[in-house]
Amino acid sequence: MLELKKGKDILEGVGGVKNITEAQVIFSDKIDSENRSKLEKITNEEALIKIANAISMCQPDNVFINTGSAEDVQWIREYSLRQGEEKKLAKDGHTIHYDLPQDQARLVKQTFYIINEGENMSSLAKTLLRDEATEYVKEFLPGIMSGKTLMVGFYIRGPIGAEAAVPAIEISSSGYVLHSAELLYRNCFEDFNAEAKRTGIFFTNVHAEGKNRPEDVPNARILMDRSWFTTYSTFCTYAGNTLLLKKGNHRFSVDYATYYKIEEQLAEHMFITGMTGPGGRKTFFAGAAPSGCGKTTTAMVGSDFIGDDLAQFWIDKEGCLRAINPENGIFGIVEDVNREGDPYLMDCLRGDGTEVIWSNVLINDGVPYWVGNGEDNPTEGFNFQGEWSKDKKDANGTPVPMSHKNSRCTLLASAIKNHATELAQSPEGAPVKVITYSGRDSDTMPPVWVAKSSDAGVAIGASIVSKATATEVGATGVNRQPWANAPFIPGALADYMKAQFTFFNSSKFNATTRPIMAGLNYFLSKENRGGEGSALLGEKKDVKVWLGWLELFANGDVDAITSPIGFLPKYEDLARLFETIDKPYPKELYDMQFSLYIDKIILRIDLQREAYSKEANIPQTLFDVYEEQKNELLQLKEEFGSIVNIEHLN
Ligand code: SPV
Ligand code: MN
Repeated sequence: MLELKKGKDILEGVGGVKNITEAQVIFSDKIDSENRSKLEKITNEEALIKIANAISMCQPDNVFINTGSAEDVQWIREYSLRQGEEKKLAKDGHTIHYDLPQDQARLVKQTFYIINEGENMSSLAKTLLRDEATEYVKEFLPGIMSGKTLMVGFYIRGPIGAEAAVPAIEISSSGYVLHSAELLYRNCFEDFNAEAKRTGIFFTNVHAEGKNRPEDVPNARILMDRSWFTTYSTFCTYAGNTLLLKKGNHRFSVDYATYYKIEEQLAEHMFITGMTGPGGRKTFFAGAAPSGCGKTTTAMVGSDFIGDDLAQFWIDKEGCLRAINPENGIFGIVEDVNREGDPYLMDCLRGDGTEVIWSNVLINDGVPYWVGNGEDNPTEGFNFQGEWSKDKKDANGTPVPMSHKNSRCTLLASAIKNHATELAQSPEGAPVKVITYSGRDSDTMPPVWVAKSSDAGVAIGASIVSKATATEVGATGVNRQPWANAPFIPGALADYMKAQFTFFNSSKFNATTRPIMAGLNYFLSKENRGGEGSALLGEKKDVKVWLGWLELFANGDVDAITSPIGFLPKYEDLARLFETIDKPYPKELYDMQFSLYIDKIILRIDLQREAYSKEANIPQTLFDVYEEQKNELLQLKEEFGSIVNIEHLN
């Protein structure tokens, strides 16, 4: 359940500005005439009142209105350098930003949804009642920007005019955050009023890093007021915690789609990319993967790259699934980015002419280095823990790596050579035919399989699992990762799941436009499939084959083998595709990858069934899919034993 504008708006409660007249008083008091005249272009009163409240609450020394003009963006870059938030690197347009050592990934334990009494939330969501959140804001936000400049930027999460795009305001005292916003989002200063009117909503984000000291990080909070579409972020700088245009507003979009746009829209943690098939045909994919599981790499494998993290969907009048990237840039993990796996990204990172903000990597002589770059690396320099040399150990005696596992690069998506810039900026969105779901699964599911129905497809999304990754502070072990979106689903998982079943079964699709839905798994290891050693069975570049096969299958160019879990590729079709990447593909490898390990799959089904039966109101359809698959698997086991060679299914 979600009720917009329910309860008191905390920003207004603490800022004290209740109407436009009071807002204008704050503006003439606190904003110089140059910036005031820029702000005159914004006529949306609700937005102006929000901005006035942020100023009144945070009490900055100055206010800067960012119109997105070349001069304004340059001002932001220079402010960030002046404040010491970024430093110039040897290469033109490259800078380095360090987050405090305690704040180099999402602070999940300090991230809360602000809710009203009695609201039913995801079992995975941490919540704070409105009154408690108000207490926090009252205690820590007033005066937090004293000595600083409050900057305001106006963005849109998607191309202007796109059905699922929503405008948003980013308010921050951090030059790094605003600089990142300029690379990662589309500035919409000129169109803000019209877009807010068209969509009927906008998101507001308030961030203040405070004094940026380690001792303040325990007080850091990432608070998201679902009812007022307003976020608060304090005492931290990591973009995943502060640039709440990204995951903060994504959470609002998930809420909005789930409760206000049933059967109309979805908001997903997915890449969007196009593959070129026979005769130059383009087929667009959108795919979910938990943070740190190769989503960016997969996206860039396509011939027509659009986005690597988030996707907003709707169904158009012709019944075609459409997707836009709410973002305009990449906030990508750099660990293991190298020439072999990520040639286009490497061109941007090592070549000239691309603006890049680096974070938490090693710098030596003005040049960034990171773990897994496939290059010769220096033995010393400065990194996310300060001065570094090869033998450095932390307080526990553990060697300190050259770069943080979650160190990132921020750049425009259009800088990537295969970026489909025109389509990415089109309000029509990309026509998506294939949906994929993947995790980090070392022993159970094959590299690719296609759901036999939309219901089974939704079940694939519901059943993603993954080893913990470095994108969240303190995460370890193996986790269930529903749709790879669970960390960003505010409301009850059952409600989100219902919205998925409704959307993908929508009668607006027809037989030719209904997307196919597939599972992907790049992480099978040899030892788990009858081989030896913990090495992976596949390589990064195989992704091209799995996506290539899905491209052919989605267009009816290849047949598949029917199995209880879905459709599986035939050996000959894969072998042909491996030839195109100049790689031998022995039949033995295919057998290792695609044999069905029945007991493991059943364990997985049971794990999910059990977990979901603890949630209230989970749609029966999910349990029906599991039940049917399990029964068919047991029948197969009876006939062929617990490891079933794919030949038996032919
Ligand atoms: C992720 O962790 O999924 C990211 C980066 O894409 S963050 O902005 O931290 O969410
Ligand atoms: Mn992400």
